[in-house]
Amino acid sequence: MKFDHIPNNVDLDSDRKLQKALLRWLPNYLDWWRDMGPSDFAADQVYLRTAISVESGGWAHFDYVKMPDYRWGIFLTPFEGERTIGFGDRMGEKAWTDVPGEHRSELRRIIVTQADTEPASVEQQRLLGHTAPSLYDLRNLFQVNVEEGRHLWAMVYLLHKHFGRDGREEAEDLLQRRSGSEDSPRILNAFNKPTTDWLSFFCFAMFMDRDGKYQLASLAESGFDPLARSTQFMLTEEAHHLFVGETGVQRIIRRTAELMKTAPAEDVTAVGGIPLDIIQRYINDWFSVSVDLFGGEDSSNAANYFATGLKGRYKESRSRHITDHVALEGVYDLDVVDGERLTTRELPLRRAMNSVLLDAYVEDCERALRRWNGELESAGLSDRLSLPSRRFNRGIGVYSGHTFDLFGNLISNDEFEARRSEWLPTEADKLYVESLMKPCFEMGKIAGWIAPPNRGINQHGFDYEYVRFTDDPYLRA
Ligand code: BYC
Ligand code: FE
Ligand code: FE
Repeated sequence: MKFDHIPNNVDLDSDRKLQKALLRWLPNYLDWWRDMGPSDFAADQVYLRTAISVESGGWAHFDYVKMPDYRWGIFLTPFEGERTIGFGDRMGEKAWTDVPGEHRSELRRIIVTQADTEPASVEQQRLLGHTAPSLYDLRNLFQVNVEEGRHLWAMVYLLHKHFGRDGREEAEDLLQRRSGSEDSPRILNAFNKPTTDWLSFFCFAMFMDRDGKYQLASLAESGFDPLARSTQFMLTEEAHHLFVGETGVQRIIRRTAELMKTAPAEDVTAVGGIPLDIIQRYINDWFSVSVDLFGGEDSSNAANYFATGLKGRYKESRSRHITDHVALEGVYDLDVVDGERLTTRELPLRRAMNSVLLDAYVEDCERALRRWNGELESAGLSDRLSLPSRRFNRGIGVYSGHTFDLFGNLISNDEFEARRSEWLPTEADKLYVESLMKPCFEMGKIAGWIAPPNRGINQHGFDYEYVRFTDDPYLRA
């Protein structure tokens, strides 16, 4: 294999040791992609964007490619001048270009946790191609999949380059764990959740990839310079994943609103649409599992990552609103359960860093909800969708082990169970949504439960041939 086939700006050509490590890993990666990547479609030409350089425009090169031939590249965003650590106890010191020995195990853990989500998401989405509502959506799914594959590469590069033998072992283990597996599941809970229909997929890209955005942005502040620069580059790709999720749900809402006007008694299930109450339950479910991905609201890990300069806040160095980068003085008011009621407790700010990041995330989700509700409003409907309280349905952090309603009021476990089917997707909801999942692969056509997008990809229309299927039956099989 020639190294000019791996687009990179990390001078791969001159690093023999790294080449050797990557060459050992590559065939295992390709085996994993074959077994756990998009099922079928390997022989088809997909209109994909490939990152070929970090220059402006270099990350947006479009062409037809077969997915197994995608050029998974390794890029670090170049920074001007010398970087310093931007926060925590060592603020102002030179940023690390190599792993600092005293923080090695924490850094490895952060990188492995980030890395593990990337192949996990590809595994979760592996069957969705078979039921894509249009060629446009099929292409977007595959774009997300190959880029999550590249994100794994980005993290494996760091493990191989900076962590020696245990880095190589971690890189192998990333290809061994499996989403949803009993014996060796993916690390974070939500990455083991089945994502088998397109409403789930769009919610996934909306809510879980958005956690990715906030985690990557806080790692882009890291004092470990190679991590900061890799995650900064990953964010350029993340924007498209969020777009796919947010507009995907929005297009379903638009279609539902249209159908509500013609359906008898506004019952869109009579005409193959997805009712708003089902959409609301999916939002409740995916939002709450995504909130868990921020970790505990009160976290000594988070305090430690901040103190040591490994993980900052969202826009730590880029926001005018953050002026105190040491954060030893501030406090954070956290609502906690005290017996039968909620009370507010003051947390030292550093211990609340997961909560601070979550605040930014929730605000961003609220913005998307306003857009979605705009669809209902312009259709003249009075119904509205909403985000549940961040306390609702939690499995991690200070609210786990307690039960709350959608507004965040503490309720009994019995009451929660009695109302579960009102708040979270039921078996019947899932079966109904699954029943709508039929592929629509005709150019310019779309399934009946979703509206077409306002525009296509890279200046093309919706009716563009985003995927060219091979007609060779031997290759198809
Ligand atoms: N599931 O101190 P705590 C993405 C564990 S998504 C299972 O409260 P901490 C993407 C935790 O490990 C972004 N376990 O939290 C999206 C700890 O275990 P120990 C991924 C969990 O450590 C879509 C204990 O509970 N990137 O890129 O501050 C498609 C107490 O933890 C969970 C990252 O996550 C959970 N949800 O925060 C593709 C960035 N939460 O120590 C890709 C790197 C916590 O008791 N990761 N635990 O054994 C981190 O910064 C942190 O690990 C977390 C957790 C924010 C995840
Ligand atoms: Fe990713
Ligand atoms: Fe993503």
